[in-house]
Amino acid sequence: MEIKQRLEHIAQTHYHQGLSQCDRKQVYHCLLRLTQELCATRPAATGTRKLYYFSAEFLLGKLLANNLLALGIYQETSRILTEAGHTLALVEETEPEPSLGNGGLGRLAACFLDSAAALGLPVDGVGLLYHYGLFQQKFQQNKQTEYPNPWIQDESWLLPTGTVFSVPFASGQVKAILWDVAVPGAHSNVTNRLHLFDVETPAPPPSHGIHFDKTDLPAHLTAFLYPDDSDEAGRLLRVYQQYFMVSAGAQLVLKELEESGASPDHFSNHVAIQINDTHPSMVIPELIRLLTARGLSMEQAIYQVSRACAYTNHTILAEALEKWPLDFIQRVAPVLVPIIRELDRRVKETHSDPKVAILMPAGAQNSQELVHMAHMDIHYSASVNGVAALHTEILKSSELKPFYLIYPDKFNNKTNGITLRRWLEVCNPRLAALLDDCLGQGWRQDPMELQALLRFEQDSALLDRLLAVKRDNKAALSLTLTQEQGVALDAESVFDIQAKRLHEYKRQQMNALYVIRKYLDIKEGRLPPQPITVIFGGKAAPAYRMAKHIIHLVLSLQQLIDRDPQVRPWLQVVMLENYNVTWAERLIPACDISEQISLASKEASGTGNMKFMANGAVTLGTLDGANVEIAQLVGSDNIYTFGAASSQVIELYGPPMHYHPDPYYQRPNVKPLVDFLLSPALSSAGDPNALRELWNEMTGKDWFMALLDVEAYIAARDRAIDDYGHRAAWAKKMLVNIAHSGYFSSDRTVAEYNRDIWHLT
Ligand code: 26V
Repeated sequence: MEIKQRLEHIAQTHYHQGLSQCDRKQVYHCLLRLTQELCATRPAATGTRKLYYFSAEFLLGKLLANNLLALGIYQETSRILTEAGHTLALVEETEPEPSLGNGGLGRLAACFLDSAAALGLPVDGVGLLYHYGLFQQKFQQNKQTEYPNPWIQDESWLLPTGTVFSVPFASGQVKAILWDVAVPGAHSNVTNRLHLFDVETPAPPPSHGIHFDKTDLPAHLTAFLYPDDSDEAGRLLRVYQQYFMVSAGAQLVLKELEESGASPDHFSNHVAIQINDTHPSMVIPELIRLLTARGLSMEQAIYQVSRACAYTNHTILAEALEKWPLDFIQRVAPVLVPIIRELDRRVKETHSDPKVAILMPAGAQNSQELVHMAHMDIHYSASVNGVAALHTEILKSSELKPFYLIYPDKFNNKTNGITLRRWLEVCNPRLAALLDDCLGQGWRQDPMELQALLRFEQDSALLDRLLAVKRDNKAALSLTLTQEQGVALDAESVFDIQAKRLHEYKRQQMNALYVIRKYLDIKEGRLPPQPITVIFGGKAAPAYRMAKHIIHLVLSLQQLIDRDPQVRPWLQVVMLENYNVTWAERLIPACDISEQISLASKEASGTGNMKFMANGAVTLGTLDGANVEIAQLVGSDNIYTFGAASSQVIELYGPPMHYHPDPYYQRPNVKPLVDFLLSPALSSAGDPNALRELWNEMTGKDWFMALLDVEAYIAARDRAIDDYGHRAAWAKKMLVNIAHSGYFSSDRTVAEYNRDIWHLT
């Protein structure tokens, strides 16, 4: 049946009326059903091995548009809806966004699933079904407050499977209910799956924000992603979640293996497992446990699991490298303790260096025996990878150097990527159409073809069209922001955007210091070459005090400037509420200057940087993570880099620590900016105590060295804003960035994982 007939049929069956009589929500549900039906008719990808991508996060974003595109019916559906008096974009607005991720790590997992399906590779995701997601961010009195995000509706992308496993916690068996989300591949005819586990009777949403009794398990096990871990109950809950995910996931892997007729003896010939950061690390001892229960010796089980597993490291931040007290694992999953001890014993038998041990004895540093999750992954995996060239080099030469000396062949780099289907084709139809006009449609399947755009570098008509697309996208963002948050933007101003998790290492506070610089300049009569709009988006972890203070600083600046008729025509600050994938899809196409200003060495890769680039923004960044590779590709005329090099930063950290902010704070161009936090003007909008605490941190510690780089940052940003005024030259920079973005397609990244690590087909 044709798409149109099928949609009319679904509308008649469920709503007893034609598509044109349905309201938007009903149209959405018709499309949801049709998409599910079409996905179900496609086979799963097959190969010699199957890869299971284990991840605590899958930051999927809305699925309708992406799935229609993958099924090849986006244009047709859009036309059918128009004929029925509807608009696909408005119908899409009724779709709730799944809340199963936090930031880059989770979005990367979602891009990888999309790419693996597009490449026809047998790759399924394994994760948890969080009912209230990360959290919903609201601003009250210029501060972040958190609420549950109950995103799951009766009719959704979640497919019941009828599959149930039993997870052996210390406290008793808990059932894990399996739900699937279909992942249709573009340019392939397959549908892969994301497997999400849930408890049998999930708790209703808490009545007071995101606070609930963390000891009341199992009902709360799948309530939130990253429940507050500032107390012991919160940390234990995370271990419960992790073991629930990996135990159910490992049982699913073995069930599918056995159903395929293969023997567990040859586990690694058929199965590959990617461990996305350390949250799923317990899958290693759990699989060893399950294989020995099926008759393999400990020796064989360790061999099979180590050949199947591969570990990706996503950060060098010490506080994010998980080390759980062995006692926690004893209290949650005692069945794993003897296996972890055995794994550690074998390591210690061959390696005397205590730095590579899995179990760290209680001692001066820690009061309890700790399990170093990453160490277990590295010893018992076939591959260890970083996520950008610089990051992998830092892992090899400093963070994980003792391991690199033992296992040089395990280490490899896989520079991250993004799916350009979501991050260009779907989110920026104006640019996609322009690219089709210039290049034909081949770039949609092979993004390296975007390089052909370089032939148009001198084509002033094309450059004008590029500028017009950007301007239209800026106007569209302004309209949406007005409708949804009551904030209008000046589409003629330069849009300078920093959208990412709030963290001191990402240095949103340094961006705020630039805003203060401009505010003071304008007050003193020094006007910028054109009006500037500075947009922030990002959530702070609920227990992360300084990150919340930085949000407060930005919101206070926003209010101060909004109320100042002298400044406001030249400078606008917007801290967007509840930044998520949907907002990212609106912000990124509208961006002129992409802020990627982490302290060099700290941002493993970044993936927002790639999305902004592909949409014609010019990067203002440090030589950190994948910014380094962006700079190499586009050349120094088409990116603004500044700041200390990663090697200098690593030197400064010592030990001993060589950095103190004071000499930088004392500089005449820096002190007034930082001291503005204590000014009566800002205090009139903000909470003086919070601002004082942030000032203390910035002047007394500044762990991520914002004051070291701030002067170079201001100079580079001023230069970028000056250059923005030279429209033709700026349009060329945009063009060069788009032309080189094909390298950052996650299709390329996933193909490299398959070639070097997974060997699926
Ligand atoms: C997690 C946590 C949790 C506890 C508090 C502090 C903290 C700090 C950082 C993290 C990040 C964990 C891993 C992560 O999300 N890494 C991101 O992975 C992206 C995909 O590879 C990469 O592009 C980002 O640079 C990297 O930060």
